[in-house]
This record gives sequence, C-alpha cells and structure tokens, in this order.
Amino acid sequence: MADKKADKKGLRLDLYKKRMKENRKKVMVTSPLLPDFEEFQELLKEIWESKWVTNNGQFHQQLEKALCDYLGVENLSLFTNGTLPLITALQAMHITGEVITTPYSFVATTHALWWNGIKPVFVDIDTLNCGIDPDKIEAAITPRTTAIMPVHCYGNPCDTDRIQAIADKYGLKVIYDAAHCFGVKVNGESILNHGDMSTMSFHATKVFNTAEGGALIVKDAETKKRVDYLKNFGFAGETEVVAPGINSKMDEIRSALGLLNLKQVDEAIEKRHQVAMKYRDALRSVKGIRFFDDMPEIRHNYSYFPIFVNAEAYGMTRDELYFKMKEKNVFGRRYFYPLISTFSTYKGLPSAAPENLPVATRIANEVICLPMHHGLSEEDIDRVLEQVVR
Ligand code: T4K
Repeated sequence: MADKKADKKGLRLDLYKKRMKENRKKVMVTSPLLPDFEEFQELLKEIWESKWVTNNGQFHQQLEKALCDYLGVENLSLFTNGTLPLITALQAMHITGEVITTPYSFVATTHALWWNGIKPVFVDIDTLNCGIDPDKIEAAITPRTTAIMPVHCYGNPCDTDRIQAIADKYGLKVIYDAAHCFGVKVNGESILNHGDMSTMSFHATKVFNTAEGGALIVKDAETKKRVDYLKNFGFAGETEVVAPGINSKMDEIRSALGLLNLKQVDEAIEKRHQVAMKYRDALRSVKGIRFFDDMPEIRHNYSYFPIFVNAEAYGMTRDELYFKMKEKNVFGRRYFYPLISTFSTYKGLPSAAPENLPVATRIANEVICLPMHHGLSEEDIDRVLEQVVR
C-alpha cells in the first residue's frame, strides 16, 4: 500500500516536472526551416572545392531556376534580402514623386520608398485581408502619383483585379510587396504574376528561407537582365557600368541552403496548415477573437496566424493577452504594431494622420500573431491555446 502511494506521488511529481519543463520552454512565434545538416555539409564541400562562393555561381543559377518552377513564374532574380528587391524594383522602373502604399506592413515596405526619395502616401486597409483598401486608393491619387505599392499581408492576396483597374485608369505602375507569399496561388496561378513586379523575402522567419535572402519577380527576360545589372553595381560586362547599381547578390552558401529547403517546403506548409486548423477549431467559439479562415480558390501558405482581439467582447485587451502569454513563455508578436505611419520619419505626412487610417489603426491595436511554424508540437499548440481560449 505504502509502495503504491509512493509510486503515485512519484508519477505526479514526474508529471509536474514535465509540465514545469514544458512551461519553461519557449514557444516562439516562428522557427527557421533548416535542412539536414549533413546534406548541407555535402553542398558546402562542393562550394569549398570549387572555390566559387558568390557572383552568379552554380547554386545561385540552380536556385533561380528551381524557384521559377516551384513558384510558377518566368523571371526571378535572387537578392540578399527582401528589402533590396523593393528598393531595386523602384529604381528599375524609375519611379519618382508619390507612391500609394499601406501603413500596415513591416517598415521595410515604406523605407524602400524613402530610400528612393519617393513620398509615401498611406491609404487605409481592408479588414477582409489586411491589404490596402481599393475603395480608398483613387482619392489618394494626385498628379505626382506614379505607382501603387500594396502588400499581400500575411500572404492574403490583395484585390489584384481592382488595383490593376485603377492603375490602368491612371497610368500607374504596381509593385507588390509579396514578402509573405511564398507558394501562394489564386485559382491555381501564382500571386506573384500580378502587377508589374513582385518582391519576396527569404528571411529566416519566413515559410521558405535562405537565412537572409529575397527575390524580385519581373515580367520579361529583358527586365530581369536589367535587374541583374542593378543588383551587381550596374555592371553589364567586365568594364561596362550601365546604371548606378547596388550590391545585392545572393551567395553560394545561401543558395545551397535554399535548394535544400525547397525540397521540404511543401511538407512544412502542410504542417503549418495542420496548426492553423487546430487553432481555428479551438478559437471559433471564443467571443471577441477574430481570425482568418481559408479563402475560396486560394492556396494559402499559413505564413502567419494573426488573431484580432476585441477587448470588450473578449474581456481583456490585446496587450493584456500578449503579456500574459509572454509570462508563460508563449511568444506571439504584434505584427504590425505600431503602424509604419506612426514612426518619426513618416508621422508628419498628411496621409499618416490616424483619422485617415481608422481601420489600420484599430487592427494594429487588436492583432497578435500566434506562434506558427512547421516545428510546433501538440504540447506547444496546447500551451498557446491555454492562454487564449477563455
Ligand atoms: N516586406 C514585408 C511585408 C516584410 O514582412 C519584410 C520582413 C520585408 C519586406 C523585408 O524583408 P527582409 O529584408 O527582412 O528579408 C522579422 C524579420 O526580420 C523580417 O524579415 C520580417 N519581415 C518581419 C515581419 O519579422 P523581427 O524583428 O520581428 O524578427 P526577430 O529577430 O524578432 O525574429 C522573430 C522570431 O523568429 C524570434 O523571436 C525567434 C524566431 N527566430 C528569428 C531568427 C532571426 C529564430 O528562431 N531564428 C532566427 O534566426 O523581424
């Protein structure tokens, strides 16, 4: 009898210790997809033996081709991150004056305009997808407007048809910041084929990563040639410089990492999908929490799982929930709070006034992106939900 009691106590202690260990373990908002280390070493060995480590090497060329095939695009140029393709796209198309954009994104989107001496004009967003609201674009167009730079936020496609119709009516270019869109398709077609150009980020925190990296997707081979010059200081040959380019070439090590990650990205997206379904099942009945369901005819990539907290209905503010999660080592992120339009560089712009951006202002105060990645365990998911479900 005494033995049995001791066993039971021991079991409870083990469970308690397991729980404590789990609670101490951090559940991060994301975690990078990494290939098998030995497979990566094999490719590194090839790089070491070839002594060709950057400047359009064999892995760079292979990755550009493999990404075109995977993503369903014709012309893709690799970059060192997702910010320089934005800056380069604007250079390549000689965009000047004013560009209409969203305040609800990562700062890089607007910084790319600023680095080109372009004035950002912020337009409010739509709650349906957190992308720029097409109904509000025309009112922001002035004689100085030359382009629209929307973001497919969280990988949710913008209303590309309506944006294109407005661009055509006013003779504007469209550059999509598609940093979140790896593998996203609409009616079986890549989202990256919309607009004049699209940009991607392959940062460690993205669905597909090369540690740091990115790409610019363009319409034709001639434009890709120009972009390739621009990312290589403007060199068109050993001694000829045709434009004031920058250095943004992806090296062989990152390209090799990308080639290996590409082989496992579908499996990673499926794992993300499973996480999304579990979150949705558990959150559907929680009052005051809104989230996105799959949209018709879209192949999603589940890059982020944003929830929007209505403080009154939920009985707790977004920040109260965010810090409560943090205390339990569950690390969501408030992407995208604060709005770009509130940062010191931009807040003086007339379009940055909160009255001009009521939806974005509200959403930025409601959002928490829950942990979402391929490596989340059942226990991790339960720990996230324990914090949010009430
Ligand atoms: N346009 C849009 C719409 C974007 O969202 C972004 C970038 C860009 C353009 C520009 O692309 P890049 O030039 O960055 O390629 C992160 C990323 O740095 C940034 O790429 C991303 N968007 C943005 C939304 O999020 P932080 O400051 O939140 O990252 P950080 O370092 O806090 O990492 C978040 C979590 O990820 C960590 O808490 C843990 C995990 N993590 C992170 C890293 C770097 C890892 O587990 N391992 C890692 O190596 O900005």
